[in-house]
Amino acid sequence: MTPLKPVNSTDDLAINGAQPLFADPLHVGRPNIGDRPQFLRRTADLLDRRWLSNNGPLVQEFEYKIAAFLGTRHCIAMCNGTIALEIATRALDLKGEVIVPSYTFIATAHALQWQEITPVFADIDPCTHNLDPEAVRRMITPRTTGIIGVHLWGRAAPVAQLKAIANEYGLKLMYDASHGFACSHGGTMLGNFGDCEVFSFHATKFFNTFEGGAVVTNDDSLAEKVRLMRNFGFSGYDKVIYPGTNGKMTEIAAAMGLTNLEAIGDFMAINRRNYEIYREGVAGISGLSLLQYEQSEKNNFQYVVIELGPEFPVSRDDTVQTLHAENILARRYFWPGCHNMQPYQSRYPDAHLALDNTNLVAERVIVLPTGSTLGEQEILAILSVLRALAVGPNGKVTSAS
Ligand code: T4K
Repeated sequence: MTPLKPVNSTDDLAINGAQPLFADPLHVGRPNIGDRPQFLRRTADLLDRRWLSNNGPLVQEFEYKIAAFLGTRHCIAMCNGTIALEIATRALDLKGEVIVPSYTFIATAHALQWQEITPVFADIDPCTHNLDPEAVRRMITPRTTGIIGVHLWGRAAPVAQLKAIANEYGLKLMYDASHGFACSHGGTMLGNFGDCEVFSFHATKFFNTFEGGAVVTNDDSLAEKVRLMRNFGFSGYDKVIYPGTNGKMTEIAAAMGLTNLEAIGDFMAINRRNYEIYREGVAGISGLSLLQYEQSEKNNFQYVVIELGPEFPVSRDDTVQTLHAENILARRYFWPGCHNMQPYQSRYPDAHLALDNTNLVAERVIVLPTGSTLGEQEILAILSVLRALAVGPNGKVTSAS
């Protein structure tokens, strides 16, 4: 690899006319891809079989292996996480109002709105970025039927407190575990909490099936309902016993999933190595903090999330712009919060009044690239840009190369 330019001060930055650090963009969410010959072998097999979808052998194997990996009784594979969320909320018979965080990807809210269920946004804990149980309590009305917690960044939502609230008010409880594949809480894999949990296996996720998702649950009758709904409600060749949709995962997606599942230890080790380099680097930069993971739990370390404190001399958006100029495509996930997107902003213009922490966190977070396409040299270079911004125009910072 060609040596990267040293960034010794802000004079060396692309926003000030220097060459960008990287010739090609570094993305947040570059897909992790397992053993290519294995994937191609599975692809050749499925083509030979001419069985491409509709609960084929690879999907069945995939479901069996995912359930075994998570320790859940059931895994129902889906075409994507959004449809999986929609089917899960239907199977749980959610209606009226459902409490969700606003600080999440828009699909968590849209999956409800799409079914004319009102997402009611509750505030988050500014330290964990997950739902604040007391804020959830404040949003409960006679129309509330459920809660969807999100395990943001792969760190568990407050599952014990949310369970207590759901029990107290007779609410359904499910989780959007899109970020949480291969993560645990209290030694139990995410996927085992609430009435059911939903994963996204989108290309940008830690574990991907190109596009894909799953509903996982330990409830046999719920699993049966979800399976029917995934396949138009068919219970036999000519027999439909339920309203359903098409949420099926394809065989090629399952082939990718099975291949990536075999490489999951490698993906995790790479992400962890990257995270540790970031951790050491960020520790020396005043005004920045890095989201911490509980070391006693399993983590996928997929999200390198930094927060800019008020003492950082450059605004969050100018920092992102500076990184982009270097071809480091950092993201402002999940700015500006679902409540500031449509149709929610128009329908619930006062929602922000109850979302102080959401607004605060959404304004100071940056997600940095990681994954199997990044090495130490690239990460040190990214850190050198952040350090240059922290030090200011005349300061000297450590060279990246
Ligand atoms: N709930 C939560 C909490 C979620 O985070 C998501 C998905 C869902 C539910 C819904 O699950 P799905 O229905 O998607 O299965 C991306 C993803 O499209 C979305 O799946 C994901 N969350 C979200 C956090 O990120 P964008 O708009 O940021 O995607 P985009 O196109 O900007 O891609 C991100 C970066 O990844 C880009 O810099 C390019 C790079 N990339 C992307 C793809 C698709 C690649 O390098 N290769 C690729 O194949 O939404």
